[in-house]
Amino acid sequence: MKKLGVLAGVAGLALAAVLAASTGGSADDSKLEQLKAQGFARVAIANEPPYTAVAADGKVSGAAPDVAREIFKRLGVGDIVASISEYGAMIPGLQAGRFDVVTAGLFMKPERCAAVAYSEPVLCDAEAMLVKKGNPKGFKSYEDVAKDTSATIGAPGGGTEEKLALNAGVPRERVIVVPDGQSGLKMLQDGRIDAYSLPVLSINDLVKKANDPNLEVIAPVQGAPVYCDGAAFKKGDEALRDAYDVELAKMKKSGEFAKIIEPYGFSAAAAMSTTRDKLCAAK
Ligand code: 6CS
Repeated sequence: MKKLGVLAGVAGLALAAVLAASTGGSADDSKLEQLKAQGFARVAIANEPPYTAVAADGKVSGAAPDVAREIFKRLGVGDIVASISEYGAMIPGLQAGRFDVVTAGLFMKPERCAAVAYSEPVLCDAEAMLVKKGNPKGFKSYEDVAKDTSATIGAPGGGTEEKLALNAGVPRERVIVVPDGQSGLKMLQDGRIDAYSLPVLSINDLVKKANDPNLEVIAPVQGAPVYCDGAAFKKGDEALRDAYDVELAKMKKSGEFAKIIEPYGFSAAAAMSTTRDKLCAAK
């Protein structure tokens, strides 16, 4: 009898799993259960301070991972494990199951909102350009770079600044893909690019550490929007995203959200003044 009981039990579990998968709801909920059992969430980052940073000893920090680590802890997921990725590879990596979430300052834009399930806003920032002291080519906007037929601009591959430069009319061959901040800084210092574009706080962080008097920051880039990121989840993991949002909203309300991001230079008020729906609808 016992044996039969065990078999019936196993069959019952299998049936529940099939039913759960077919109804969708429980399969959704199981993503959080899976992460809790795993003990960590795999996050994609870019290593672009102050958004995301990896120290020499491998310690992950930055405003985006710090918010994510705290929220996942509240959801019962012990920690985060970060992988560095180019911005353009983050969404494909998420969709391929290489990451559980992107927490990297991946700005919300309609085309990205169509591809992932964003949380509510976390980090907002304007765009900047790093140029040689005196701004010799007089850049104020991406259009200015387009108009100067000899000018080149560096930007992250698949990143917002690359898109903004191309959309402003800078030809593909004059938009140089730059893997990371240090490379962009060096290329500008060596005169291999005429401008390097990242969000304002990222450029300011680079300049602060470069200790080079021959640099100038153009901020904000005229005509470029202020963007906000959110944690980006795979389509289908909306239940996990919603659970994330519940904790994010509590932290925004209690002031704990501001306590995490504002020492990095970000404004909690900016993130709280807008919504995912507004940012995903923005033209
Ligand atoms: O979301 C993006 O594409 C941009 N976000 C940051 C934080 N840095 C550069 C990148 O292009």
